[in-house]
Amino acid sequence: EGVGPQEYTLIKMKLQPPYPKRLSKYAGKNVYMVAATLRPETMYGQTNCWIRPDMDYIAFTTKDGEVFICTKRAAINMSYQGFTSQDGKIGEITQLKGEDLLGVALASPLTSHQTIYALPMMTIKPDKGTGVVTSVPSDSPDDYAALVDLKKKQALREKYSIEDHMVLPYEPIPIIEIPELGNLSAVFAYEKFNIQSQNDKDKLQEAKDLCYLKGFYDGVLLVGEYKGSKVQDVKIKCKRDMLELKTAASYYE
Ligand code: A2H
Repeated sequence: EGVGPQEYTLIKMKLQPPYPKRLSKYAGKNVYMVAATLRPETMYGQTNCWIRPDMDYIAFTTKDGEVFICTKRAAINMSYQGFTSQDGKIGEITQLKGEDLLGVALASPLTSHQTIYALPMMTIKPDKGTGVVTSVPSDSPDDYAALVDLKKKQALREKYSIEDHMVLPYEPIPIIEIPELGNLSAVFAYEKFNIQSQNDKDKLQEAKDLCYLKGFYDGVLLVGEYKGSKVQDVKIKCKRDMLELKTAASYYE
């Protein structure tokens, strides 16, 4: 893509016990699904985490004794960025399938929900970010489309043993006001382009193009410490605050 490395904010989504079977050996440790985002200022609007059921993930231990879940590719990148005790080494790992992680309860920074769940998204790319995506359906058309798919399709929920209470109570949260697009820009764009599912690639691209530029230049936060400020003025502060609390980290690729 671009010339230099892309800088992401790594959001630490903390697993709530009991851990799934494949992770029982980590009982008593802090375990996180780590999501790479370009939009730290939207974390107030998280409603769930996305995991791709058929993709491979790993768990590995950081130099601080925390356990991170992401793709092996991302873990190797992290090992060259000071996350592990030995440069370029990720040490002992646990192999996981996305399916092993679905329905897991998480606590994530800034969102008003005390608990959110790991849910299936089929369009996650294996070669970008961590393979874990945090979901902000108010401001991301991809996230809104995948959430609507799960809400509409009982068969899809059943296929992955997702219980209704993990999905149905969660609605997009108004967190950013954008002139002409309103306070749920992703919902506005989803309807404007008549999107039918998370697989509507071309329409979703149009929806994203509409939301992102306007969101960055004209968006105003409606919630949190920087309520009333423009997104472009506080994006970095939102990230810095989470870094200080160690609920997030910087990740490059
Ligand atoms: B963003 P870029 Cl509110 N596969 O975070 C598919 N999508 C992925 C991914 C993967 N492996 N890894 C990260 N992403 C998503 C928030 C957000 C994001 C909002 C609005 C737009 C947006 C909440 N989801 O992204 O190709 C993540 O979703 C717009 C592109 O590296 C991440 O930021 O530019 C973004 O895509 C990184 O995409």
